[in-house]
Amino acid sequence: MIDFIRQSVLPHFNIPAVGTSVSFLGNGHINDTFLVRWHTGELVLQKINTDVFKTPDALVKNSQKIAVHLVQKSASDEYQLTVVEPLLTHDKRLALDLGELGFWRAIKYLAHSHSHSIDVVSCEEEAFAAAKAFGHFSFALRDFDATKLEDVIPQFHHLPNRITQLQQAVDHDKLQRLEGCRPWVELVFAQQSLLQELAKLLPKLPLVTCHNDTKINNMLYDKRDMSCLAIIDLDTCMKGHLMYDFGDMVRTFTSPEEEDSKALDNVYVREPIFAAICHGYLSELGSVLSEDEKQSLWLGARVICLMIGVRFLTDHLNGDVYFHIHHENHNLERAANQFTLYQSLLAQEQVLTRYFNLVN
Ligand code: ADP
Ligand code: GN1
Ligand code: MG
Repeated sequence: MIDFIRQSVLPHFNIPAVGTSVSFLGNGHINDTFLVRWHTGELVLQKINTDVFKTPDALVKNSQKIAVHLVQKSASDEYQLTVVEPLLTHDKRLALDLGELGFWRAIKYLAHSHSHSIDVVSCEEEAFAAAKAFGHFSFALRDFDATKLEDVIPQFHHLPNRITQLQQAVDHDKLQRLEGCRPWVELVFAQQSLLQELAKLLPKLPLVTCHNDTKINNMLYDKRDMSCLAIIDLDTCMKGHLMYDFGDMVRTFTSPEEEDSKALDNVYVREPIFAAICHGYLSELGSVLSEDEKQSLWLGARVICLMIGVRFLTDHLNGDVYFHIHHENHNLERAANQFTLYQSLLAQEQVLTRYFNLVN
């Protein structure tokens, strides 16, 4: 792969093949991401997963529109984070489409010696800063027309569809894995009241521009003081509901364990971190969210935790065709982890929902 990149991809971005280092970057589950360094520069190169993103041209156009809007906001001092800007090919395209050999795009490498992404939040300050930054991002996009973005993954956060897909995977059970995960499947099919609550609230919520993947490793921090430098991974920016962005922060910030940890006894929602998310997010967005949007945040947290568990479990039953895995049963382990976190959320409902009132 690395030799192929050197010979066949880098020249299209005007990067020399000789004397250039190419290494894997980050911990994403979908795309292949590389850091490319040569004597006069560096960039991030990504091979977009076209099984997941069926219209990669739309994806790079979406990201560019978001970047252009945020750069304008920066110019008028209304956006304080660094913007992930696309880098063009030598013939001024947003990406290099090599057909079977991949769809390649380059973005500015935002990291410096002092910046990095993390997989587990270690303190309230980190959670507050990241939630505030994601809130700032959404605030800056509040006047961006979300209908200008194409739905690169239609119905991405559609819980009923995700549960239907799980049902289909259960029915086929093509690798005879069902026996090993039946209790989790039963847990999912028992969540009817959540689906009803969702169906009731959804029609009241505005469609706005969402990041749709606000997991903690899509934030770049400054190592020196753990302030936030940039929000990355704009691939799933689409119109949607902000409760899911809030929910994905709760999902990925609150547990002391990584998303695929098997130490389920230590997978739970840390109340102080949850509180910091509420404070940080609403410090930016509190004044613009409608009452229904505020009401929806708690629902978004539960839906996202359950739904990502459903997606991991479905992929396990389907034979690991969607998320990158690193060992057998990896998706099952991720699913068990996410369902455990979901159960912790439900168990702490009374305590956690108080924070919405405290910060309003
Ligand atoms: P995926 O869609 O697979 O999650 P990401 O765009 O999130 O891919 O990239 C994966 C990881 O690579 C990130 O978590 C981050 O650590 C690193 N990364 C990606 N883009 C940049 C960038 N522009 N600057 C610095 N690091 C980056
Ligand atoms: C994937 O690309 P990455 O790793 O940031 C997934 C998200 C899931 C997440 C679970 C396009 O995100 O929806 O929440 O894994 N992205 C896509 O960790 O499906
Ligand atoms: Mg990512």
